[in-house]
Amino acid sequence: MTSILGAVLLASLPIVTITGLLSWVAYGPNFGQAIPADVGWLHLPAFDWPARPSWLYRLNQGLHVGLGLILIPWVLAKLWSVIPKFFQLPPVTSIAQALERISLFALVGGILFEIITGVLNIQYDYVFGFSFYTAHYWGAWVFIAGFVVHVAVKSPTMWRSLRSRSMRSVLTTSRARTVPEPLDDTGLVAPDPAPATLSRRGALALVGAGSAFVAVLTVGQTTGGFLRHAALLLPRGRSYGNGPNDFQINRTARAAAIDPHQYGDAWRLTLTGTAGGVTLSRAELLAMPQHTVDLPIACVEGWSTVQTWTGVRLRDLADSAGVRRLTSARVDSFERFGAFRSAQFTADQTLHPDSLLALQVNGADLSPDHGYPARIIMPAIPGVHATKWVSTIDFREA
Ligand SMILES: Nc1nc2c(c(=O)[nH]1)N[C@H]1C(S)=C(S)[C@@H](COP(=O)(O)O)O[C@H]1N2
Ligand SMILES: [Mo]
Repeated sequence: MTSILGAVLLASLPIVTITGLLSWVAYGPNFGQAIPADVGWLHLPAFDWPARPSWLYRLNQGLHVGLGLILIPWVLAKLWSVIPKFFQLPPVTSIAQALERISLFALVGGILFEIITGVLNIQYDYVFGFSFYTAHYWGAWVFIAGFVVHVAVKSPTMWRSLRSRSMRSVLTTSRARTVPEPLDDTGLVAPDPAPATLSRRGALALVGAGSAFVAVLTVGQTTGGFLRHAALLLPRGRSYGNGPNDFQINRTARAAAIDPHQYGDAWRLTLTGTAGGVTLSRAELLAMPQHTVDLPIACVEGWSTVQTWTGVRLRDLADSAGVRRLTSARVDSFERFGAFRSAQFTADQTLHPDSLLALQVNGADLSPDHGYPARIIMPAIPGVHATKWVSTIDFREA
């Protein structure tokens, strides 16, 4: 039983881990905007996050959060199946065994910490007294260390026991015919077991059903439609707009303390480049060539939504600012507080033909909650960088 649960986690947890680390890269460590900013040598090899395909971050984060959530029943079942190991007495008998127990502590402590901080972060608005990102990042490395040691130490046992009987026979044995494991040296078999209350296939079905139930409670935040109402485990973005603006809102204009005076007729977009500055009103932006693209907003918290955006290409704005050999762009919002009021992009991201300063969505003006008068929309980026309520764009040149 432990080996089956272990095999499921061995195949899936690396995906959750790697997508998590990739998400850190997507935030743009080269611009110092990944969190935590300074991780020493504990990071994936540095590379620029690509500007295509457009669904890249949506897939990455959908896997990270979605798979992370549906694996929770498997993790709990795995811990349950090895419970005697946690209460072993005496706790330490040799140096090798002490090392194994330290690695177990990193493994179990690490994964529980990641589950708890991850789940709390998608449920509540930044409940921690510390940075969620920083804690979740370092917790991941504690888990990774424990995981690597555990796999090295335990995989021979896992393969041996998986080969010791056929999965088919496990799945066809009813509760009445379920017999205890023969005593062995793994320390997991009860010496004097009570009669079975559940078959092994029943236990697997229970965990599988728990996992499927979690899936039903989450997928709606990506698929939308009817399942949206069932997405109780991904409640962020529970506010919605009206008509064409009817899609998730994490941070409303009110929550961001946006004052209507800031986006009235007096609003101007300031573009800065090497040659100086340019200011444009919303009417002047609307008079420029408009482009329409279908692009997702994909939040780090796992929810995502594809909408139809219309606005001015960032490359056209760079032209207006007189910038020809763009190296990067920095966008700022007129939002006064908040950790996500600016973002920086590579030349590749900025010059992509689908990268827009969006003025409209689904054929209507952006609502104040969705970033009126203008927001960034770009393929493949994490939602956090789809800056709303834009006030300035600084185009940088070689
Ligand atoms: N100015 C500003 N833009 C912002 C944010 C913000 O807090 N301030 N939140 C970002 C985040 S985290 C996401 S996922 C996307 C979508 O958030 P929304 O649902 O609040 O529009 O907008 C981004 N743009
Ligand atoms: Mo987000």
